[in-house]
Amino acid sequence: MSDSTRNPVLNPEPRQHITGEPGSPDHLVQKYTLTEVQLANRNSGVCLETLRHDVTPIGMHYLLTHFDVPYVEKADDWKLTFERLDGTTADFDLERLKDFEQIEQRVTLECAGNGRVYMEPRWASMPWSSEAVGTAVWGGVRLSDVLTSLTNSTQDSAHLNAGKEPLEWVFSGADQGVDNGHVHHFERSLSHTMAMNSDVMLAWQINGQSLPPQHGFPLRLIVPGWYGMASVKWLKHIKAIDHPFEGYQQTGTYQYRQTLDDPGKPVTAIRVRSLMIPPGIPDWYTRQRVLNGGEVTLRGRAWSGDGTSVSKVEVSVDGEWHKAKLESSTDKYAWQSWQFLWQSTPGEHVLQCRATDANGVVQPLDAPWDKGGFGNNAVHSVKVWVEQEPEL
Ligand SMILES: Nc1nc2c(c(=O)[nH]1)N[C@H]1C(S)=C(S)[C@@H](COP(=O)(O)O)O[C@H]1N2
Ligand SMILES: [Mo]
Repeated sequence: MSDSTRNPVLNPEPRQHITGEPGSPDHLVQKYTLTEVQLANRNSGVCLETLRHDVTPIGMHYLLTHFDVPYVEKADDWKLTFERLDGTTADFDLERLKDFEQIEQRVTLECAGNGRVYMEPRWASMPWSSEAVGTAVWGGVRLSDVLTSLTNSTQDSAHLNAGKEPLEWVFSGADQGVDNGHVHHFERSLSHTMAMNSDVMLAWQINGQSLPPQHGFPLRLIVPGWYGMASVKWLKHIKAIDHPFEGYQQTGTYQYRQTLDDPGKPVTAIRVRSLMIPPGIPDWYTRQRVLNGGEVTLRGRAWSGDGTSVSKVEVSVDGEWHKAKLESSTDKYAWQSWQFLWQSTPGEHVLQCRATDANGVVQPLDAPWDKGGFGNNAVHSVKVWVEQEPEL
């Protein structure tokens, strides 16, 4: 513990223009590029204090959009096309989709790049710290119901796939762009087995409302338990294929790679993780925290992937781990809340949280290395200064 009389948050050095000079408070070990700042302004993260909500309010949920948000005037005009193995198609508008049983699921979505800035060297991409996560109630229908109806339908000329089972389904968004020289629509595939998982949804609602443009209006895929890239927004086309999909967003990226020439392993299920709502009040610029001494309730959320629940959350105060109180999950794919009563003492402290899932997988203390900065589920650390005399 450091000397509590010299709290650097309440007694800061005067702020200067950023010089980046070695030794100055603004010196960056790894400088941010203008391209990263542009990406960070388009793709917002959740404010950690809103982790108090079981359901993240619309507008606070994190966002990741690779290209441009497509302009869609009316949901009525939207057409989702299914393409059979033989190339013939069946079109659905939203009205037709609404004939299937409608369901709602509370799902925690997280971007695979969450935590990228903590990996060194940093991969040039969206510079997420810890905030690329949110929980929403998604409303729509089961993809499997629609696929099954098409396979059995007489109206759509016998079998969707002429009696053959596809190997994969490719989901295409209306948005188009370029990455690494590849011009493409945002497209991802799922195996036929995964596509037939009854939890995978075609969703047109978030938290009881139509999707806003940035979340995929008017229709998107939701793949609960997987990192966000699988949940294709602005969903236009679903195509059966009999070979592995090799689109850029499938094989060019979203692969765990140790080195650039590593063939890679596909990024799929979310890794176990927890976050803490930073206690006390922040310094606006540095986000460093100050709080009054005494009893402090620390709170946060914990989640894992593939519908696996979290079985334990621990909180560390200056390196010593204690068991937190964990609420069981009411929804298979939604985060769980936890809390811990901390008897704080004056001075500087480092608080951390760590989750273990029902498979016994524990969050690592350090970022697991990945070339593209994917899947960093290392423990969350929050530095705080506790005041001797209550002054806040
Ligand atoms: N069509 C399309 N779908 C997309 C993306 C995209 O850029 N285009 N981004 C993906 C990624 S990487 C993530 S993390 C989630 C983010 O969903 P959200 O912006 O609704 O939170 O959408 C996924 N679906
Ligand atoms: Mo993502």
